[in-house]
Amino acid sequence: MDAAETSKAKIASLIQDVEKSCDDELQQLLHTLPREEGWVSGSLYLYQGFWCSSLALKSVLSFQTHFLAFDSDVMVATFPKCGTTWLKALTFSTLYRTQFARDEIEHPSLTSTPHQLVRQLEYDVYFNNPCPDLDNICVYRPRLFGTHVPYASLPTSIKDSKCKIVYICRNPMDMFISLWSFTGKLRDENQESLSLDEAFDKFCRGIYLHGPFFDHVLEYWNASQQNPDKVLFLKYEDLKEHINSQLKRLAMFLGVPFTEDEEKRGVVEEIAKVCSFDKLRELEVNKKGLNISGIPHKDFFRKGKVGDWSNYLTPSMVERLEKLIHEKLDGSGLTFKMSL
Ligand code: PAP
Repeated sequence: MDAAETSKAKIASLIQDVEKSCDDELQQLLHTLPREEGWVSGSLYLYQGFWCSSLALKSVLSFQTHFLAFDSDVMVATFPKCGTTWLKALTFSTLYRTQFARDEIEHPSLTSTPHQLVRQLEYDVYFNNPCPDLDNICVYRPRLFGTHVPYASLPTSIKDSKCKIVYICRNPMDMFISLWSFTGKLRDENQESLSLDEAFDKFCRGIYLHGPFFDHVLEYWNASQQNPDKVLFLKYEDLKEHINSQLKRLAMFLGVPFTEDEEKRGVVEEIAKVCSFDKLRELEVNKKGLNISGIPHKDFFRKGKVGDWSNYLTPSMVERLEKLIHEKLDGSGLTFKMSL
């Protein structure tokens, strides 16, 4: 078996194991939830208004029940395929920049993937353990974690504490193509590939992991408008266009603004460079191996472009999605750039 086959087999068997071995409480809950066929294998369940696999639901429940936020914590919250990997690398490098010399050969961002540096609460930290030792899981201070859970479903201690949330989203056309390409690689050999038409229809109906996209994005958008000191709302396209000014915004929000001296020494540009798509994709650690869910690290780096959707979506798909974007976002003040 090659690496891709191993990862697909691992994902399929993990899903089967969870579906068979769920405890009674989870089984009962699954029976009460609306269910749809997932994009990879297994089913998706509508839990608290978002679609979740049984695999994810088990750890989402543990995360919701047991996670206790500190005021100093930082959460990297994202909708999948909107720039999670990039924002994890940027936040880690900005927040802890004084703890490591950039040219250190053993600098953590050279030896660990962004997802290992900033561990995902629901897919990683709570994956096999309902009560993990968080202090050991995140050894840096302040603690930094990642999540795809919608704002409304976050543990109350995250919302009620002073813990900060950095959120990134992306135009839904590129997000959809990124998700479709990604899940295409994870489907089992025995499954037919998920056609663009079929995936697009599910996408427009909000049926995909953590969907609907618009609800997720709007919840964090509204939270950022109501409480800008708590939630920083970033857009993938803005980072692509103006990385230095966006990095300064990030640092300011995190309470670690770049000093004049750092700016003179080019620290902002240096962080932008080491976290860039080309640099990260070329690191050995990001080229090899699988993550805890059996997904190859390299699959988190595809094209990293704005506007790639135009190579895939038909005019009628674009029309349907544009209508949906208007329906969902008009009046919210939130807009997206579809190309640069
Ligand atoms: P996740 O939510 O499942 O962790 P996420 O990192 O958000 O995934 O999505 C991967 C996308 O970010 C890919 O986009 P694409 O499919 O359109 O190419 C990936 O290429 C892109 N990406 C990863 N790292 C970077 C980076 N450093 N800069 C810009 N884009 C990046």
